[in-house]
Amino acid sequence: MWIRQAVWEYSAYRVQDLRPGTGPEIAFVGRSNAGKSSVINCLVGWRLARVGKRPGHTPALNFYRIDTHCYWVDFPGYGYAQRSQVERGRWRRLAESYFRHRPSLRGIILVMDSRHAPTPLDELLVQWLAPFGYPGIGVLNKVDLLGPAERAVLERRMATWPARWRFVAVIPFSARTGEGRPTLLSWIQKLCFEGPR
Ligand SMILES: Nc1nc2c(ncn2[C@@H]2O[C@H](COP(=O)(O)OP(=O)(O)O)[C@@H](O)[C@H]2O)c(=O)[nH]1
Ligand SMILES: [Mg+2]
Repeated sequence: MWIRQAVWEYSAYRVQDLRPGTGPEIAFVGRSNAGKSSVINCLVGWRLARVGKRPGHTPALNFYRIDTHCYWVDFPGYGYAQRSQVERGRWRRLAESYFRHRPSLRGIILVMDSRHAPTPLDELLVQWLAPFGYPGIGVLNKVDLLGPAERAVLERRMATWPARWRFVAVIPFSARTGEGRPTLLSWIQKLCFEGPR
C-alpha cells in the first residue's frame, strides 16, 4: 500500500457532527499517549495528525481521507487521568454512537505502549469494543524503547495474553524507527479492500 495523498477531512466533537461513512474506514484507538497520532503519521510518511503530550484542546474524532478511497479515524485518547468525568462521558457517547452503526468500518487498530501493554485500560477497551464485532489489530508501539530482554518479556506476555484471540494480528511497531510499518500497512490494505467482510 503506497500512500500518495492524506488529508484531514473533518473533526467530530459531538454525536451530531458524525457524517455517514463514504468509503472503507479504519479506526485508531488506544490510551492517551500510546502513540495513535504518531502511528498515523508514520504510516502516511509525514506529519498529518497532531502529536502532543497533553491534550490541550477538546477531544474529537479526526477523520482523514487516504488517497481517494479510504478513511482513517484518529480517536481521542482514552482514559486520560486529568480529564473530568463529564469529558469521559462525552468520549463514551461519541465512541458508542460511532461504533454502534458504522457499516463502512473495516477494522479497529488498538495502539498500545509496548512498555506496559496490556494495561488495565487496554483490557477495558478490548472488552468494551468486543461486542461491536469489528476485526481488531493490536499495535505494540514504541518497541524502539525496549532492550532485547524487555522485548523477549513482551513477546512472552503477548503470546499468553487471554485477549490475544480477539485480534487478527498483534504487531510490534515503532513510529520512531518505522519497524512494523510494512506489516501494518498490508493488514490495513487487506481489511479495506479484501475483506474479511
Ligand atoms: N520512542 C518513541 N516515542 C513515541 C513513539 N510513538 C509515539 N511516541 C511519543 O509518545 C508521545 C505520544 O504520542 P502521540 O502520537 O501524541 O500519542 P496519542 O495520544 O496516542 O495520539 C509523543 O511524545 C511521541 O513523540 C515511538 O514509536 N517511539
Ligand atoms: Mg493523538
